[in-house]
Amino acid sequence: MTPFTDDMLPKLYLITDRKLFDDLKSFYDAIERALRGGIRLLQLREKDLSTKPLLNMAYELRALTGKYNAMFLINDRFDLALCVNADGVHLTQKSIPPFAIRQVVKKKLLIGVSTHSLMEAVRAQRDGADFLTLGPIYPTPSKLAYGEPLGLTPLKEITESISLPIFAIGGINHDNIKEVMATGAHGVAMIRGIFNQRDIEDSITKYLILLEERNNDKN
Ligand code: 3NM
Repeated sequence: MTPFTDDMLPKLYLITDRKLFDDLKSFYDAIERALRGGIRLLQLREKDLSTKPLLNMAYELRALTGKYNAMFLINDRFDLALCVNADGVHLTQKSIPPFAIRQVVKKKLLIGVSTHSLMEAVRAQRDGADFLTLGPIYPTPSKLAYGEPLGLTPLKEITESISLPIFAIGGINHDNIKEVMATGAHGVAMIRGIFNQRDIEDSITKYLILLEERNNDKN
């Protein structure tokens, strides 16, 4: 396997939430539209599903992401990630820590970790994560579960003191993506900023243009 480098990691990271849709067909349709629009990094995150339905969904999404040459990660469950030949696992603060998973999967899976403070980010880096998410940056409907929004200043400080790629998460949309990327974050992760858009493909085109402009500003 080719060693993982930061530039192999896309900058726009889409996370699933099937509850935003009336039925599974609309959910899969929305994901396919996102892939058509240019999403190349997708996380299956359906925390309330039990193992077998989750495995079935993981097979579906592995097939779909494969069709578009997109990376596919599964929240928390490295066992399922191995079963469906996913590209990685995305861990929470309650998950089995990265060093323990690494012993089993070696370099076969990318390991992302959700963090919410400098302390958690430092620990995830020390424990062998490949990349982090940090949030919530702005208020989000899921806010209660993640605590008060951090805002941009901690994002900038943590990005500067951690060498791993960091995706900002929580309430990110077209209006704030530029100020978020100006902190030096590697990229942005989102649910509603993509799935709640009327035209998902078009919204992704716009995000990718804004991310590209940011890249050009830096060079
Ligand atoms: N993790 P939206 S915030 C899944 O702070 C998740 O770790 C967060 O949804 C964290 O893009 C969040 O719709 C929800 O705000 C992101």
